Amino acid sequence: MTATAPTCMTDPALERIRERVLAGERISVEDGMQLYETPDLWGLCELAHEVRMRLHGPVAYYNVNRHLNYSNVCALSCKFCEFARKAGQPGEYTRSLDEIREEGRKAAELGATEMHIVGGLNPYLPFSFYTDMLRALKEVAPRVHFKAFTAVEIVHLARIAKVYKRDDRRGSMRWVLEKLIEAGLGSLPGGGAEVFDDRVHKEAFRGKIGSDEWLDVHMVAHELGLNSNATMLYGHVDHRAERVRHMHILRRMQDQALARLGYDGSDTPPDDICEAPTITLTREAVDLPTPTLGQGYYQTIIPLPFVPDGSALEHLPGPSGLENVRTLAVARLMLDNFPHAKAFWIMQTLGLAQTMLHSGADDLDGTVVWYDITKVGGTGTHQETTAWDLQKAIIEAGFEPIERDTLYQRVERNGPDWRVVN
Ligand code: V47
Repeated sequence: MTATAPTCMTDPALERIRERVLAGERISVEDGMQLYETPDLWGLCELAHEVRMRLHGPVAYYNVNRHLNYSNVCALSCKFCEFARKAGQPGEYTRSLDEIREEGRKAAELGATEMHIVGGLNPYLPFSFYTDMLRALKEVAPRVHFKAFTAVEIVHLARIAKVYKRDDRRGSMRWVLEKLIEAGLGSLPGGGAEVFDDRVHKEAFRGKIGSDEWLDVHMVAHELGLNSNATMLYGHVDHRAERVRHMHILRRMQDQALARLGYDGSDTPPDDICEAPTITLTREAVDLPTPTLGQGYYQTIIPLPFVPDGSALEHLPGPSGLENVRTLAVARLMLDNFPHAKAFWIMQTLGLAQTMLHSGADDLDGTVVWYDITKVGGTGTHQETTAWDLQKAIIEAGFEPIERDTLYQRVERNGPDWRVVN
């Protein structure tokens, strides 16, 4: 273990956790709560920063991407959601395949490496719409990676394809994912996880799939070799303890995914995956999973601060800037087996996301272009930033900006032309 820098932490409990974290030990749920409650916020940020530096050094990532929300028609009525509309309601839309193709063409023309595609649970679209959408996009943008459909959409697709079986949920998910992979799906985004807790589920997103199904979709995706991300939508009716439990559940699931890939320090995955050992990427001599295609694990944790504007929970204030910084730092420290922590600038704002590069984050997401799920400050859906703005934010924070593709491979760019370099 390398010598650690002296510290001036003012909270003895934090100091004790720091010693264990820097020795490569895993912290407990109780530790997670102490991190959340510590009065020494800057000590917490410093610790998360040390871990982030150990994992990634002085670089920070961004990508050139484009988000596509194909339809806002949704059968659900989640209280935190401002995006969803019922069919016939003013503002509802469903993009045609021609419009979608046009989005793909623009993405390819402008040199995007990724399209991030999600939508509402539209009961009027057949399963073929989704495979046709991916095929159409693949045709016009063959080099672009399609990170598409939350776990919630995957279960909805199993239902509309009439393959959903309660007693063989995973089989239904597998069927859907295999068809989507065949059509061009590259990975799963982390949306729809919200907070893995029955009380919060009942109060804020009753009717949506529960945590067990969300986790099953990602597990099956990992088994099929797809990488995925995980979000946590916090700061509405949830409590800090529920967030720490959410992180704990994700950490256990990632242990299993990494053990399946042999990242337990030995070469062979254990026979019984439930016996997966803990895998702490920040422990010395444990490398990150090499970012190659199709391995099947969680890449990135993305804490999403609740944006109240326009939702049924608009009367709530949403989390403060400091709570956002604290949550990002706790997530970085609890999720010691997640390679990356993202500060999604659209929801955090670019200024705060930049600050978070010093409290655990190593990634800002990308150029986005069009984002319809939340509209910070009630602005329109055009929420583009340029690669230069992201680079500038990263450089100003004292890091080297690295353009990455969806799987965190380095990208070298000359205008819209790009290639992966390793
Ligand atoms: O699934 C909905 C959340 C998610 C609100 O995987 C809200 O790289 C805040 O998942 N306030 C979509 N959040 C965004 C998402 C995402 C974003 C960036 C990167 C990645 C990735 C994934 O946003 C939804 C839902 O969980 N959400 N409404 C709201 N009012």
